[in-house]
Amino acid sequence: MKNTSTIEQQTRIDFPVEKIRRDFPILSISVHGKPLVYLDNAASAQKPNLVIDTIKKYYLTENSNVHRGVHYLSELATKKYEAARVTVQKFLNAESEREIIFVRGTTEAINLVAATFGRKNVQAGDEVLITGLEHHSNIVPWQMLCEEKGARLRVAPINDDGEVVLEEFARLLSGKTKIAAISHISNALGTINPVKQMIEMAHQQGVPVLVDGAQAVPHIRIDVRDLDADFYTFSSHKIFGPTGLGILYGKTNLLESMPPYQGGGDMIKSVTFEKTIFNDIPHKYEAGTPHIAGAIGLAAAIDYMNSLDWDVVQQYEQTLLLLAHEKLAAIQGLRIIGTAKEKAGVVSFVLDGVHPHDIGTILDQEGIAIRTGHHCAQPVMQKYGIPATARASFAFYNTIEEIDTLIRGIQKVKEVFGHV
Ligand code: C6P
Repeated sequence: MKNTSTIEQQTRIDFPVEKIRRDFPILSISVHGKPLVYLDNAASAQKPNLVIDTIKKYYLTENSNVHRGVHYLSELATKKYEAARVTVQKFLNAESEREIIFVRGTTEAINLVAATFGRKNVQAGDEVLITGLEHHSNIVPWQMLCEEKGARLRVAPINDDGEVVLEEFARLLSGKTKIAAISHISNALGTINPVKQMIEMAHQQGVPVLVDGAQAVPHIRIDVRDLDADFYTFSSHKIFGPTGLGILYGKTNLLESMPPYQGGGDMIKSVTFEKTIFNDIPHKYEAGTPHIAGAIGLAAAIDYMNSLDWDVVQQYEQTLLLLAHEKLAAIQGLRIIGTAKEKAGVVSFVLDGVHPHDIGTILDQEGIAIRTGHHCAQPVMQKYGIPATARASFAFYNTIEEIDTLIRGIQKVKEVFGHV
């Protein structure tokens, strides 16, 4: 492993972070009279001008409903909305744009699969397999399904570093398992799961896999065909796009065989009081007027991401993470929660004798935004016997100086609590 000063020097030379920061107007605001240090990217990332301007232009000159009108604006909005689908398809390297469903977010995508694939395929006595790292969004929909069907939710445990115990994951896969639902990257700990390997293990048992990619898509390039994921989900707002929009990727044969999620406009071919013929995928899963501006904004966010060199971005982000780890670990009384070998984006920590909420509140006064709490991953907290952590989460627009500001902020927390 490189030493910190070498890493710092390389990072300063190689990555045009100041130029990138100028693309994100919010990064230059002040909070409580201090320059904003935004380290809550895992909760929601900031938006570049390209996304803001694209959405503004849509509402100024392109707005109408889609798939419904023969007039100029409706055709324009439809063209842009469907072009956004193709942008997402290429971004994920999906085989067809028909495999891309616009939903409200990762949460809705998982609920959709649980309510359609799950209701159809999971019966009494069957099992659904998740891991001990999951966000509530990848626990509760499966728990609800299992309760409804008399099925059993199985959980592959994590070790003390916050890594899924793969032998246990393999052991829990069986003929009873109807689906495995696993996070790509943990939001609470930053662990990167070896999802390709886990998918392979599941497929050997004939088990389809849903991957919750909410925390992965902002940090690594995803190739759903290389992963051979059956379903892959993510949220636009975490990849520098608008809120209220997310993606469900599903393999064509699965999406075609599942029942619809919601009934209404756009998801039908024809309706009589006796019978409704459902539309083809992807429209079968998009009932009602969709979030058109959201889809177009997401495509702009993807265009922005595509304009960056991702090998360099990933290297830079890993450097930030490593530096944050090293500098935080050197603080007396601070314990990092989540020490997996493969991590991205997130450092969770606790400080002796100080509740994480107090850390967050004092840091806020310094203009530093982090998240504190259970991060909607209470079982992860239970595993470590703690109620909450403080979590700093990074994006490619964060800087080494911001990590130093965080470290000074934590020293201040210690002073306030008389620990220095
Ligand atoms: N995690 C965090 O601060 P939605 O809310 O649908 O966009 O995403 C839900 C979700 C699902 N899976 C993972 C791994 C996630 O991290 C999240 C959202 C945020 O960690 C808000 S709780």
